[in-house]
Amino acid sequence: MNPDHVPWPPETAARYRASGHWRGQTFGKLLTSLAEAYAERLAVIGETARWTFAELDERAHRLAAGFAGAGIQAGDRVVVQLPNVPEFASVVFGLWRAGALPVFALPAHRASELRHFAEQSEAAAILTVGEHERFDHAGMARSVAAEIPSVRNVFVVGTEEFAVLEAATPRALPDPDPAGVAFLQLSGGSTGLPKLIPRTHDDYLYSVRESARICGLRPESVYLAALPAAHNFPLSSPGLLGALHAGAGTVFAPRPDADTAFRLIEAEGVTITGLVPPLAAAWAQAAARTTRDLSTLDVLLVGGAKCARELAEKIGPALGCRLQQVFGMAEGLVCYTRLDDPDEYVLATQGRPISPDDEIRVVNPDDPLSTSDDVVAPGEIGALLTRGPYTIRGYYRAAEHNKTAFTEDGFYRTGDLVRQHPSGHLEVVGRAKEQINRGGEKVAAEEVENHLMAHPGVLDAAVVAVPDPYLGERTCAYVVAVPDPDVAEPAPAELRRFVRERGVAAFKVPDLVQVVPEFPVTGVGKTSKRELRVALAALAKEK
Ligand code: J2J
Repeated sequence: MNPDHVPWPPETAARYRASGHWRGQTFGKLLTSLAEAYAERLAVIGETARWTFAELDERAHRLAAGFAGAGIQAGDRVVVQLPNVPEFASVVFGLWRAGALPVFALPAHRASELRHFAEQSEAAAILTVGEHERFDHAGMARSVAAEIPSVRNVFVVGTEEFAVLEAATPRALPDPDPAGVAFLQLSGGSTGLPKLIPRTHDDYLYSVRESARICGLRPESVYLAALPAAHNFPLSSPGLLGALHAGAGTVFAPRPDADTAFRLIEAEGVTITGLVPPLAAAWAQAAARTTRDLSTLDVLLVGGAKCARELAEKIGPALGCRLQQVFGMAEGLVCYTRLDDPDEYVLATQGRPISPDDEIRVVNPDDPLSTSDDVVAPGEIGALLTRGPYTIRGYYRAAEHNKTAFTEDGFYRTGDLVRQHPSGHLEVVGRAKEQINRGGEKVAAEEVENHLMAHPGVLDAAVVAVPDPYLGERTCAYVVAVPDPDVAEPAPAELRRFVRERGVAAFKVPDLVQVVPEFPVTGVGKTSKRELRVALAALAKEK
């Protein structure tokens, strides 16, 4: 067993196997069986390519051999940063068949994040595209590779060198251990830098299989990957992998805007897709004046951030489809409203867990270290703890952080405030973690504060959420300048530029910056950052 992975206790793992949740199948073997069952059906559809299951299977075999020939070994980590292109599927299955572990970066990530992922995972390679949305991804990957000693290769989709890998002669490669780590997902994070999330073949395939069933996917379904495909939501809820599992095709949308998506829905007969609330709102508005035929669209999943009731009520009528709310996390637990749930649940809750073996505890929200015994009265608001057959027991190489991110008995502290209804449905009512949810994009307060504090004119910084009518929340950075008359007080625009130029995803650059003479004193003795953020968030809301 990989020492970087905190395994489930053996008796728990045995129980998950006995219940048929974990089936000892790998992603590579899954694709082989899908290619047998659905050979000539379309699996992936992009702007420039359409591949059947048989073609995807062959491409993945060739790429696996190509990666192995290029020195990628079983167990190697490979940072994958790809936009929504069909190669996302062939590359990821190719790496799986080579026994390698994709580390899923998002297209929005920039050098500081890529460096962190490569360093933390000791990646052997970075795989990316050339230019995308007027940004030189290949150049960034090469400069990161030059700094991180473990990175031996940069693979760039679309180049001649990559075409050589794609044309390699398939060969038999050993199938990895299904109980071993298949890939590393990224946490939304609440501390300094995003943590890596180790997911196994066994656990992830269980969530994929059940997600496909709960979302009603059939071979005739067509899934639209509108959000960036590497994110856990479009990857597995039910996403690309759920669609493949059901024998259904996935259309890769290059962008998630309504114009692009509506064109693809009409052209490809899309039946199901998933969106974050601000995009769902934009689509609902755009639907009123579109000339596109959206009649094939049957289900719209909305999640990643709270879908307000007002928006939930608009979606069905505006888009002529059913709303399915989803509350998930890359660490594991995923909740869905069911397609046959009464309207009230669909409109007012974020769904119930996938599995009867997902354990839910709603505990005292006032103590960040509440244990699984500190449960609140039924129906009361509390902090959500969870444990189950597809929720991790620890982040990758993060022993110290794991001590507080998980309870002693292995529950993950989600940092979400919820209320559980008698039916088991959860309503997400807030958050206890130091994170800003910017329309589904997660920003760790401390990560941005650390970037700001690297500025020579900044003494201290605290980043909090401010309400926003479109995104739900935006980031506001409160900054105290160094009290030195010789150092000019930094202007907000200068600080935003400074953070951007340190190489971070654009969604992490503070939306607002307020330079203040000092921070409010928040209690007796030493002010904790946590208390300070609470005080500033309250101040920001009043404005
Ligand atoms: C409120 N908050 C939500 C919701 C996620 C499916 C869907 C989303 C994610 C995801 C995912 C929410 N209402 N409906 O992985 O498979 C917030 C919570 C949660 C955090 C996880 C999936 N849906 N959230 O968003 O790892 O705070 O996963 O803990 O990016 O998003 O973020 P992430």
